[in-house]
Amino acid sequence: MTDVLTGEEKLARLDLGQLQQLVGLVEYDASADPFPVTGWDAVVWVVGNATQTALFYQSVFGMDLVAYAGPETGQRDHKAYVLTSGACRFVVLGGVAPDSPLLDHHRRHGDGVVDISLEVPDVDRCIRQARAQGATIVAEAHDLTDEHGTVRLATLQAYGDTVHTLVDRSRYDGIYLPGYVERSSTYRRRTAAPRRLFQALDHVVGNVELGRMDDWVAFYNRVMGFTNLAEFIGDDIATDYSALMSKVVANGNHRVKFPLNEPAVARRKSQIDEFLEFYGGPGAQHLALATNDILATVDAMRAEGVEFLDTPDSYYNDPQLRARIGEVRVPIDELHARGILVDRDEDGYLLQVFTKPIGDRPTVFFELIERHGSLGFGKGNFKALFEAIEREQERRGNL
Ligand code: TYF
Ligand code: FE
Repeated sequence: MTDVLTGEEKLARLDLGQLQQLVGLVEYDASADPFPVTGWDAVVWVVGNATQTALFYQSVFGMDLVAYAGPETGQRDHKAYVLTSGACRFVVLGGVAPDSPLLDHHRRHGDGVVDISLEVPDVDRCIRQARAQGATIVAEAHDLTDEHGTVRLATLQAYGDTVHTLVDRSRYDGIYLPGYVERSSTYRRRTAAPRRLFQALDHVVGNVELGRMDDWVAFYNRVMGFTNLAEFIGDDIATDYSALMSKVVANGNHRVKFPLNEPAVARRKSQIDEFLEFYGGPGAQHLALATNDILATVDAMRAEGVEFLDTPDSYYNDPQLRARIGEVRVPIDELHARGILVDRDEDGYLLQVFTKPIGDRPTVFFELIERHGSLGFGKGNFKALFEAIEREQERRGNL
């Protein structure tokens, strides 16, 4: 595995060993892949106020502001702020011109993810494969050039109004894309909080309509050559408590993992139905951020006002759970104090915790994940987690 680091990962000076530990990678032969993907390029958001959201991600999530485009740089339609934390890159867009299409997008969806863009070594090869498989191509392969070189891009339609822009930045050494200027953080931290709260993006979950999960799994299989991972939530779990079905697809090296959820017909209104109603259709439900110190990350984010789902005391006192998880790197009391969940499988264990929805609508939220060998998604926690989500749904009057 030589060329599996994306440009952003190299910039973040993460080595392959660190990345392997953070997100779990596998060996694979890219030469036979009709749609090779190196990793994540960026998560692009549309929000109601990009200027303030950029400040939120700096102050509360400890991200670095690195680039900007807007009216001052000749971009009259919108403002765009580029933020990074380790290898994870967010681009936050907000409409400026009253007739900006981004304002219509925001009217429909509220704050959310518009583009999960992926770094690929060969945009044209991917587009040939996508076309042959009947995918909707939103933007054909094209170059953007400035004094730092050339970026080649193309865009595919995914679930709802979400797209995947494919980016080859191997011939580019600018900060992000042509049209952006370098910009450094405006936020000055007053406390000695840890500087980098997360190092990489682990997975991005999509919520799709009832009966459409398998279609989207097939889309990622056929068009993008992604394979199915073992972990899924089937009928059995769904009807008992989760009210959702879920399957996971991943690219060849498992750097990019997409769980896909659909609502299940259960006793009560599914959390996925709540999302679909308030987002106005399918969209990205949660982003899992990989950290090598989830305790410090939770403490720092809580101190800045982030609200996490709470986990009942009974979870930590459950003898079955205690027996199954065995030894982890900290005493269980430390996890208990922070509501952090733990799950173990044959490969190792993981620690995870979930925020409440971060915007006004009960839609997108974050997960923090610290992996210790486990390549899963916390299957053993689904019951406790979904009960916590349903408690919040009930408080919102949407259950
Ligand atoms: O990504 C996952 O599969 C886990 C579990 O609404 C999960 O984080 C699945 C669905 C959901 C919240 C968490
Ligand atoms: Fe997750």
